[in-house]
Amino acid sequence: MDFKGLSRDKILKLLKKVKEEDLTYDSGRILGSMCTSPHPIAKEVFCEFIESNLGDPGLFKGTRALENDVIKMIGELLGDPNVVGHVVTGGTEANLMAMRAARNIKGLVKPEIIVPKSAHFSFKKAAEILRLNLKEAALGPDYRVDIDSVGELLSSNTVAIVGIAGTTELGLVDPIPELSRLCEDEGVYLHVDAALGGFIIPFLKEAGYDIPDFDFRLKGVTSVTIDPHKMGLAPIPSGCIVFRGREYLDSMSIETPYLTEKQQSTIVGTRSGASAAATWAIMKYMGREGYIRVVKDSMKITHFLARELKRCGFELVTEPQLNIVAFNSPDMPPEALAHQLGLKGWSVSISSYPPAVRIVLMPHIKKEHIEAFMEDLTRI
Ligand code: 0PR
Repeated sequence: MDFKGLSRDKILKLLKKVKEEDLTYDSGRILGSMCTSPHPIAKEVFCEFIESNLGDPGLFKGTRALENDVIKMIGELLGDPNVVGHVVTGGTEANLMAMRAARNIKGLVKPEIIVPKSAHFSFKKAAEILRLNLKEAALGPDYRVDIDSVGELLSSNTVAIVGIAGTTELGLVDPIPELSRLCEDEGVYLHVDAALGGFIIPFLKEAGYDIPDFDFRLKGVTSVTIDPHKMGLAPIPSGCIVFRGREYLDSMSIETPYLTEKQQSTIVGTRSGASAAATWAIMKYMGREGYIRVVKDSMKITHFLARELKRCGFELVTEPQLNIVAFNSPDMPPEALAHQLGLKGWSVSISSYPPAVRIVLMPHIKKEHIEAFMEDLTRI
């Protein structure tokens, strides 16, 4: 750091240059991200609450009430208004908290978790941090978790089973009702990672799509991860972890004697009140009607892309269930294709299982972007 500070103008000028190196969502070129441009009202409220710290909630009682209200709204969305939980930094922290609660509640010497092979890598982080033995359940031919494989991995050491409502790579929803039944029968904790799907599935269901329940409407579901900073249009960082009962939060509460609140269950200490406030604002602003419009639009573009790809001779890995399309070219491996697309300014990602070019149709992707993309793709 220099001894002398710079002027505001100088700093803003320097940063403007730096920002030119970043891609923007508005350009329509970011095709492989689960994040998107936050809604303007969410940005405004985020700045308004920028100094609020939910790590010491007695100082920010208003913001704390907003966090509680967000959790209640999320609970209503997921079929149980009485859930407890927190607004955290995202899906990784939410999944880590869920695995921590499952481990603490059970208190086994050699705890194990069973996650689908398609699970997000945050479960590997959680397993390492919490010293859990991670077992990967196989996927069926439809790339959803195979219930029989989960059953075979189940043991007296199992502290949690994980199901995914919107897999990271293919956007598929695991058979959560079956997992729920299994977990109810066996008395095992079921965590549903709906980081992506949580802000999509309830609205698609309300719009008439036929998707099975994935949430607290199912008796076996213990906790759910749902991320406002993905399809919820909230600014980063905003993830939510919700539990069916207070005992799960209590199982990881640590005494914080000198703070305004004497117990803390979150992993993070000082934490953003702005995230909770901005999430509250965007959920109130959109209403279910607003989100229904957003997810219907995203699904329309998703199906448009899927149709165009098939028409041009590309192979889809699977019919899209949520807003992700994964495909392959008959002529070129996905890495080479992604590289060629990159040279033309398109930022796509590649799925690992199976290898394919993966496109996430977030709300910043419009029809004209897909038309331009298809033109470049077919030329390549
Ligand atoms: N669970 C699922 C199902 C996810 O897909 C993700 C992230 C997480 C948990 C973890 O969430 P956080 O990243 O909020 O902790 N899925 C994306 C992924 O890893 C996240 C992402 C977003 C990646 C934007 C790239 C990007 O540009 O692919």
